Formats: sequence, structure tokens, C-alpha cells
Amino acid sequence: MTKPHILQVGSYPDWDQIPLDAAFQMHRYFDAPDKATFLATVGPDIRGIATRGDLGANAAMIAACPRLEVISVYGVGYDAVDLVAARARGIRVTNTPDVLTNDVADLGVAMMLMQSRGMIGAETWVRDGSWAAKGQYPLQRKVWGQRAGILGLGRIGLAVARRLAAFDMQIAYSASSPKEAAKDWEFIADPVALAARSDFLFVTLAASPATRHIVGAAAIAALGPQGMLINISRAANIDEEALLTALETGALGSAALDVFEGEPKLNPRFLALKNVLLQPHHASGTFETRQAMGKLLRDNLTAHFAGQPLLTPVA
Ligand code: 8YV
Repeated sequence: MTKPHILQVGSYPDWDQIPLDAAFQMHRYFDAPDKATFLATVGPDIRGIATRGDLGANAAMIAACPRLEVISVYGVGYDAVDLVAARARGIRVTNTPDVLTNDVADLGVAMMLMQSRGMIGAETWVRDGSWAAKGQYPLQRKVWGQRAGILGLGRIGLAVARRLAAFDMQIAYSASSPKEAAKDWEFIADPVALAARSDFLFVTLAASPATRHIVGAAAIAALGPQGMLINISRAANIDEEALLTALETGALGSAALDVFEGEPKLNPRFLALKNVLLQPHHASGTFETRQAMGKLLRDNLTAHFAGQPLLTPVA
């Protein structure tokens, strides 16, 4: 039996690539020097797209594959997939939720602690001899007991909030409606009001056109000069221009960011700032979780081509 032809948008680790190559006829888009010619050549055979959360599949790519049946995303976020184009043709879309929830929450909390306690500067203080030469490291801000806001109480937001509860933080959250699992925490629907009562604001929202710049100038100003913004979702959820200006002027205290507009090339203004912790979109980046994500990506493709129900469909 001929293997289904799959367009592979980005690279995967060998432990995923080897079984993918065994089960499917993989076509490596990311390796092609001339992407348009490559798509025009292989597009007519393609029945599946294997992509990543950061890469997605745009309308032109979907249009170039007239026999496309399924798009499998290695990542929980599918905002980079053109869902309108997929739905218009009845193309199924899958993602990899749940398996990465705890790693993403861990990194968000670690970023808060690192930035609030000045740990990067403290490490330099030891290594460059400042400790011996200048004495004690400057005092930093405490985390435990402070007010935390969670913008978006989905799976990841809930996992963050549970961790913060162990730090005795005062937790409030915003979501489409109050959640039963969050009855010990304050529900504040409005993002600006949530920011105003927060020392630390976590952005854990699934990105969509409706959430674009949901953290805008008003929410950033409300968080204020003592506040910290932590983003482990998507850059588009924050007005990056307003964020940069607020960090530069001190209108916002600090930020800890795992995602950026135009990543991996980020706005150079970030690099000049001392009050921001920069991470390379690696919240799900552990061996264990990436292996689980790869397995789920493959299992969804396998289920689809075996005519079985998808494990984790999104559309
Ligand atoms: C990426 C992510 O998929 O889950 C998501 O939505 O953005 C990440 O896990 C990861 O960087 C792999 O490319």
C-alpha cells in the first residue's frame, strides 16, 4: 500500500522523524531552497500537513494541496493555521494539548521567580567577582504572598494558578466565565481590571484574532511600575510596541517573555532593556514533553489515515 504523502513544514527531532519517515511519505518543505516550486511540485499529492505550533499552515500552503485532508500540529497553539481556509474545505486540524501543560506552567513560574529575584544578574555577580569586590547583591522583590493575575484560565492557566497557590499568592483570573475549578480565586472578567489588581500578570490565553493585543497600553499601564508581565502564550496577545515603550519608560516594572513578534528575530529594543527576561519560545522544550508531543502528532495522523477518530481534534 502506498504511504500517504505528508508535507512537513518544520524540522522534528530524530525520534519523531524516523517513525514519520517509516509510516508516511514525508516531503520536507523546510529543506526546499525554492518553496514555491516545491509546493507546486508536491502539493497535488499531499494528503496531510505535519507542522509545529510556531509555524502553522497558511492559506497559500493549504490551497497548494488540493487533496489535503488533515493538518497535525506539534504544539497546543494552532493560531498559525488558517482555520478558515481549513474549515472551508473540511480539512481536519489536530494539536497536542495536555501533554505540555505542566512544562509550560513550570517555565512561566520559573520566569517569574528568576526575574523577580534577579537571578540572572545574581549569577553574573558571582561569576564576575562583584560579590567579593562589591559585597552583597542588591535586594530584589519577593514573590510569595503577592497578587497574581491569570489572563486565560484554560489548561495552562489553571496549572500556573495551582503552582502559584503553593506560593500563597492571592490569585485572580479572567476567563470567558467563572470556573468551578477556580472557586477559591477571584474572577475578574476585564483584563485591565485584572492587571490593576495584580503584581504579576500571566498571559496564558490561546491566541486568536479576538485576543489580538488584549494586553494593550491600558492593561500595561494598570499593571504599573511595580508590576511584572509574564507571557507564555503568543506574542500577538500583547501590544508589543506598547510593552516596549512601557518597559523603556518604567511605566511597567518588568516583563518575562517566551514569545515575540517575528520570532526568532525579535525587536532589538528588547536587547537594550535590563528589566526584561528573554526566553527562546521553549516552554514545552523538555525531552519528555517533546517526545509526548511528537507521539501525539503521529498518532493523530495515523488515526486519520486508518479511518479512526482523531485523538485531539481542534476543528
Ligand atoms: C511549539 C508551542 O510548538 O505548543 C505550542 O503552541 O508554541 C510550542 O510548543 C514548540 O516550540 C515546537 O515548535
